[in-house]
Amino acid sequence: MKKKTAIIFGVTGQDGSYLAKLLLNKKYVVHGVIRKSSSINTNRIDDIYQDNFKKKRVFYLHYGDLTDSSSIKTLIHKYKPDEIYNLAAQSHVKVSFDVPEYTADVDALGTLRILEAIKDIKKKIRFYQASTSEMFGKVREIPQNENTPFYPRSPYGVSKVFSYWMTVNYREAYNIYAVNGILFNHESPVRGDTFVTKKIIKALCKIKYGFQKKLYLGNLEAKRDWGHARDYVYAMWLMLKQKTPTDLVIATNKTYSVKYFINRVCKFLNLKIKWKGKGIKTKAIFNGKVIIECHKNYYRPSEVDKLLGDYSKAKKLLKWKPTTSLDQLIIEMIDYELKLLK
Ligand code: NAP
Ligand code: G4F
Repeated sequence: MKKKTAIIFGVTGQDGSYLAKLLLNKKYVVHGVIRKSSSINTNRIDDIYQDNFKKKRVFYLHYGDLTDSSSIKTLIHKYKPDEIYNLAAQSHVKVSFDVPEYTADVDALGTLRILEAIKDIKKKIRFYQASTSEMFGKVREIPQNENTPFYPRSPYGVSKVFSYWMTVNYREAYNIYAVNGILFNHESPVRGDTFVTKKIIKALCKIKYGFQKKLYLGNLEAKRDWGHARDYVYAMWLMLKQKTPTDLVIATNKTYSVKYFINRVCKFLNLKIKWKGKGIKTKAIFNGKVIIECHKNYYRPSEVDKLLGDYSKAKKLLKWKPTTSLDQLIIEMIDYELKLLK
């Protein structure tokens, strides 16, 4: 039987790396798209890299960029994949306030460029768009489900709303099997270093063993619905296996504050901290020294205060549910960090 072929945009990212491994295990031929960078950006996929001389090669990397429609079109038309996963993005919400135009180019127009390339090809390609709970922003209801109206709060969120609707529009206008996975925050040991979970765990592991003195953070009161990337890429794959293309929320149905997250990390690291102060004046003290402080640089011009997903529809249609608790996720991330430190 002919192997299925997939293209992953964003293969070097957290989700791209988990998804590539999942698809290779499922016997796909995987084409990953990477962008040119001045330093090596493939560390998350080095373990599955296959060079040009490998016989029966099933994992290929190609240069491409979501800001460059010619590379997108060339790759899609050359490899005519069964499935395309668009995981590529400028994915940092705070950074999107600093580079709004670039964020919109990649996260909004980038999706349109892929959809246009799919539209112009005869082969029936199934398309997954990495939509996000950030689209709910200033939430209109709690919890958020597929019918909750969007109210994005950042250039990132606004760009993702554009991509969401483009995906819906191309599905309806051109009969393309195109779906939005509305994924709530998901983390893992290979989460980018500047996202809050990884930043906290990395710093507290270093503080515990004397390699760092202090951690500066922003809003500790924000609440997020945090799951594990491994569970979430499995949901992406399932979403392209349905009879009817349907947009789905993928979440854990639980929400915790950044402060609660810190408390759990400290518990597992046996760091007995004491909290003092409120808001931007909040500090965490350990052995008489301030180890966590808030700094205005890490606050956002407009914040998303509370995200809580409701994944009932995905549970019903995909038979999907998260398999990793927040504590299990934290323990896995700490173990990874401590191994690196050693
Ligand atoms: P990530 O770790 O930041 O990975 C983003 C990927 O996109 C990287 O491979 C990056 O390449 C690539 N990329 C960035 N700009 C690009 C461009 N101009 N052209 C081509 N590729 C580009 O993000 P993630 O956490 O894996 O998330 C995957 C997707 O899901 C993103 O679209 C994100 O917005 C969305 N999402 C994430 C979450 C979450 O909690 N993780 C939740 C909902 C939705 P480099 O490695 O070269 O930077
Ligand atoms: O870890 P974060 O940067 O994730 P955020 O903004 O929720 O976005 C992530 O999840 C989205 C899904 O909802 C994705 F679409 C997006 O691509 C990304 O993966 O921040 C989480 C919370 C925020 O409320 C932030 O204000 O943590 C708060 N926070 C407090 N101090 C901080 C910090 N965030 C970061 N990155 N750094 C801090 O020092």
